[in-house]
Amino acid sequence: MRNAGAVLIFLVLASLPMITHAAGDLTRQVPIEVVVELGTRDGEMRFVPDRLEFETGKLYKLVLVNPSPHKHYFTSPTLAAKVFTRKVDVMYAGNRVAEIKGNIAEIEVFPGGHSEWWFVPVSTGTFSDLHCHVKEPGGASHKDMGMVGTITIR
Ligand SMILES: [Cu+2]
Repeated sequence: MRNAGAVLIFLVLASLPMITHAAGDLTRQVPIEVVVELGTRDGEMRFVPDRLEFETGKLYKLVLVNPSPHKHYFTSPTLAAKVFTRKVDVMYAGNRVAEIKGNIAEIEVFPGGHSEWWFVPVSTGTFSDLHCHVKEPGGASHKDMGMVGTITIR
């Protein structure tokens, strides 16, 4: 009977690695690229697209491109709280010129500029706090002019 107990313990221990399978380093996956334009070439105040969807546990490269003649912010406090940021790459003429690490709250992109925010969403929700808070000289903010969006994390 002592041997039967030892065999049982062995079988339980041998099956543990399958039960406790780990996903590994989530920040080292091949990234899913999502491109968002901040404003349009002819100066329209909007995000294109203005609805974004992400999934928890996947690595994203959020490419923020500003084709417009204005500077713009990509600001969503809820998104910033719901992701783990691996880095932000600042791009110039197709090359990385800076890599920023740490928590990111918002990103400003200048006319003709381009930055890449690499992150892994860690919690779910739908929220409509994506906006650009730049103010035009007259006092109207880009948000008031339509620069808003909705983000869903599943
Ligand atoms: Cu703007």
